[in-house]
Amino acid sequence: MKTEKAYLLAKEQYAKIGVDTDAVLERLQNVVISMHCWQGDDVNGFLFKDIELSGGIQTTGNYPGKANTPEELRADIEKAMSLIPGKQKLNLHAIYADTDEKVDLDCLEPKHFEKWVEWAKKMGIGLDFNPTCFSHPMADSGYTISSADKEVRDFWIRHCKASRKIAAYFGKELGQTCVTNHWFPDGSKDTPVDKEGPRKRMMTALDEVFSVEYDEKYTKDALESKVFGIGAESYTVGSNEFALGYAVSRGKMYCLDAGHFHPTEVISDKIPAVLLFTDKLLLHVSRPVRWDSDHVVVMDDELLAIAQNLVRTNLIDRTYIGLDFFDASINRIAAWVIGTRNMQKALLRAMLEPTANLMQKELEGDYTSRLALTEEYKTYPFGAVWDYFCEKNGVPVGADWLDEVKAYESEVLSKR
Ligand code: RNT
Ligand code: ZN
Repeated sequence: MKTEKAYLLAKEQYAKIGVDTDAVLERLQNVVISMHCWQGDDVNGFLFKDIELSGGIQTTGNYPGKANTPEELRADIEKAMSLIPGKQKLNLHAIYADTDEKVDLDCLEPKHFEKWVEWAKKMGIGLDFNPTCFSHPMADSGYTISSADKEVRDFWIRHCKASRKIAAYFGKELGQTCVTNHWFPDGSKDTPVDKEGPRKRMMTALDEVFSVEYDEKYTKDALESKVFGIGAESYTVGSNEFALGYAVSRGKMYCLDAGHFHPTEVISDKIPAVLLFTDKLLLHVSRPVRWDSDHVVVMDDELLAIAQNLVRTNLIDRTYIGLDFFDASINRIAAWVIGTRNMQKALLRAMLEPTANLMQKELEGDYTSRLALTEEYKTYPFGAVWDYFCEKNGVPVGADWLDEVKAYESEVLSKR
């Protein structure tokens, strides 16, 4: 293998600080990253035609070649996955139903997703799921499951229930737990007089949604918080305190999205705090640039900190790692590849740290060594280990994957 020589040198260097790179690669091989389908078509889905994205989120850019049909989206995802090492799952939204039937969100059934299940079986991957509580006339008031209008509320309760049923079907068919993430855009542009009412209604509605029990082998639910959305700047019903409180009191998972906090607030430090009070955690790894902009994940300090908090004390075993970004200004397949590979690279870097030694220094109060060593390790040759991992997995090494994306762009995407 052409990456072996550099790998063996790196292996020796890591061995000197007590890190077994072979064992690290085995550990990395088993980490599953849930890739979000919605990067492939700017969160459009296939259920409704010409519907505008709502719910306070936005994709910007109109790079040519986005997927217009389930077949195109699956082909694009296959292309992306062929360029990414390790294990992946696919994260679907309800609006991605693959059916010719005219069916509304509250009447969706497992049969509308049969083709996805068939495909997932062929790919040997699991599926995750999300009810889609936006981009729909029933969400036009800005409130969905917390609406004061019972008809609106009931519609979304039915949709979430239908979604959980579909998720359980995924879990059963594919033999991997399907994580169902519930996110509601509910909120208001200006300051409401009553900030309690909508939260009470959301709480009661969620209790109704979760009153149907499913085997956790098949599906597990999470609730995602948010701080604000476009057009809902003053109030968000499903705030951090609401979602965390709900998750802890109901034995559900909390979903931390990297873009759903104030600009200087990070989720990495929340991981070890939240997991003291919930059994499992869901992450939406994203990159906020000044706001919840959902930029493609890059190898920045926060991504590394997320990885370190997952790896150092083994919280990764209790965390589902999902990605959530949508950039419509660059090649969408490249976006998936860049973001997913970066998540894996960050985990690799974290795994290549002699954590036990550093913790010992910390316990001894030797903060000088802690700082000196963590800084020195930053320039250790993790790139050689990464390249070897890619080659072992049969995916392109370095930037070679880009040639394949460019070729696919001229052969397939440019003809759409
Ligand atoms: C929105 C949330 C949510 C969505 C997806 C499409 O701010 O992050 O997770 O991005 O459900
Ligand atoms: Zn999210």
